[in-house]
Amino acid sequence: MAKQVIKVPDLGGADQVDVIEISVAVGDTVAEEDALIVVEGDKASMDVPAPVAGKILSLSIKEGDKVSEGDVIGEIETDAGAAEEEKPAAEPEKEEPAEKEAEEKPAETAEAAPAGEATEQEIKVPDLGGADAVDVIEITVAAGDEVGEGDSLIVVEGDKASMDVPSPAAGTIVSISVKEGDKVSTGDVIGVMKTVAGGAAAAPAPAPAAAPEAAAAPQEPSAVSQEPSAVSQEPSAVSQEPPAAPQKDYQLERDLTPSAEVYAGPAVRKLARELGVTLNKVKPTGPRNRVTKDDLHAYIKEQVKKAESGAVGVGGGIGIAPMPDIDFSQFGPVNVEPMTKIHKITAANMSRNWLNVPHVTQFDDADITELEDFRKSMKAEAEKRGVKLTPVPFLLKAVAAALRAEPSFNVSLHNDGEHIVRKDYVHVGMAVDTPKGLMVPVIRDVDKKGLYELAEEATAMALAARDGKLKPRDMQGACFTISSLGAIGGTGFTPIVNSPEVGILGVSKLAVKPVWNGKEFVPRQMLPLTLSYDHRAVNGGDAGRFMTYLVGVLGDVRRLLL
Ligand code: CAO
Repeated sequence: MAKQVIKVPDLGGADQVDVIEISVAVGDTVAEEDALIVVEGDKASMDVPAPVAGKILSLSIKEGDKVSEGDVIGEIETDAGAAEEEKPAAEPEKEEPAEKEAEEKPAETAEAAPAGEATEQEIKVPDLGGADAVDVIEITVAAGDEVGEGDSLIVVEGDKASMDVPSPAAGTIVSISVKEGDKVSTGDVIGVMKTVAGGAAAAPAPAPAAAPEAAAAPQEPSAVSQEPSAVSQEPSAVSQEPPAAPQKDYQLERDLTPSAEVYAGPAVRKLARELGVTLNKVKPTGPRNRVTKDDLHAYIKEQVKKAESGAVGVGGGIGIAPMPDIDFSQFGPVNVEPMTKIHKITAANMSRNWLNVPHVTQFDDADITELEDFRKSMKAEAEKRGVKLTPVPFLLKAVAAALRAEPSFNVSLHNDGEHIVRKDYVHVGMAVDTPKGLMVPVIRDVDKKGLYELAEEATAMALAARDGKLKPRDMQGACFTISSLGAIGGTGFTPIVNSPEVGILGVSKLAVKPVWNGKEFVPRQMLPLTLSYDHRAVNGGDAGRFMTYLVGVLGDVRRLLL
């Protein structure tokens, strides 16, 4: 048994590269060449492999650290003799450090030209450290693009690493002669660019990936070996999957995939880090499910659009796996129509409220036999006044009285999470079913209005909602909402709280039910009520009192006078 210090190998001259992943933990047993950490420079990412097989004794770096050649990564216990101690991780077998080679070489392609004069030059694949016939996995520029020196032109990938092939100079791309899927080797022409002589064009072609590639050489002299082997060594894990079939839960699968195992070139990884994007959330469209720069841009565009519209879509919030894309036409004929604006807003609000509000729903029946007798006795008089006296104005009045009697429901949670806003007004929202979607106009100062006035206002608001004539203010400021499906049917439903309100009453269809009066069952007209509330603001006891009060008032409307 011997203890060996593991050090960062030759990084081809690159200095202070980022540690983007620690692939092992203390106590892990590793085989020779297993990835220990993944580092990333400007142009390439690479595994730092175990120099020998053994057990990891300690790790002295963490993700986010910057390391250079010779820095200590940790210690490993091996069977080898003590002679191996201090041996740097994976002694490079390379013949010549790539960067050095590149430095010594003049620009492979720049022709001498008078300063200031535009010249065309071939762009060639730089030294790949001996690797041959590596795959072109992404073309990042097109003819006509202006590029700066060092900008990525194409991304190539070998067994263990992917790397950007950088532009040897600033200029304009005239043509690109390779395509995705081609294989290239050092010196192959990948295109032509126009540069202005006397400037950067005369600079030597950068060494391949300018950084960790030489280090990748340790096990495999190939410079193209700088990539997170988590991906390359086990391509089947993620990358070999064919593009998502219509019903595949693509996002769930990717969410389970660590970002380090997602296929992406160093430039894309760097951009993702700068923008704070988790790579496994981005839908890849590149070859072998590779995330391209365009994918990243498309993802960000989509997120910005979602954020600006306030829409939450059909999933994906707070870490919840979104619904898979389903092609319904595979099951039968379909017609895809755009949603109305109201429908979209309702969908967004419902998702927001459902996900944010811890709901509890309480059930009860109100005996409105007397209320109904009274209402029917007043119907003719109401009609003379031009109003329709349905149960709704009674419900409005009873809810207003309950909000006054049990003010625990007439509150909103302050956004700071530290305060409760208690309201000294009673405005009640009324859900209205319209052809364009659900609308909730608000009737103000319900506690101060009479039944006829409320009936008149409820009818006018429902009409305005159905005619699309409500103004934004007509739908703001409610303390509580009533959602009545009584005229439609059903024995009960659990409405969703319309936050920042903390309660909503669901009203179902009146039914005659046998009720025990102490001596016998008698037929009574029972109105099913459901009360959903935000349990952050309201406790079960408050809700019980509110509901009991409400049922009592509806059971004997004379109590409204008290
Ligand atoms: N049980 C039995 N009958 C009821 C009832 C109940 N709970 N509530 C109302 N009715 C009766 C009314 O008395 C009326 O009968 P008459 O014409 O014989 O008097 C009939 O049903 C139709 O009432 P209405 O719909 O004209 O008026 P309303 O006051 O009951 O309702 C409104 C007004 C705007 C609430 C209603 O039209 C509506 O849009 N409801 C749907 C609300 C909704 O979509 N909620 C779900 C939101 S969550 O998706």
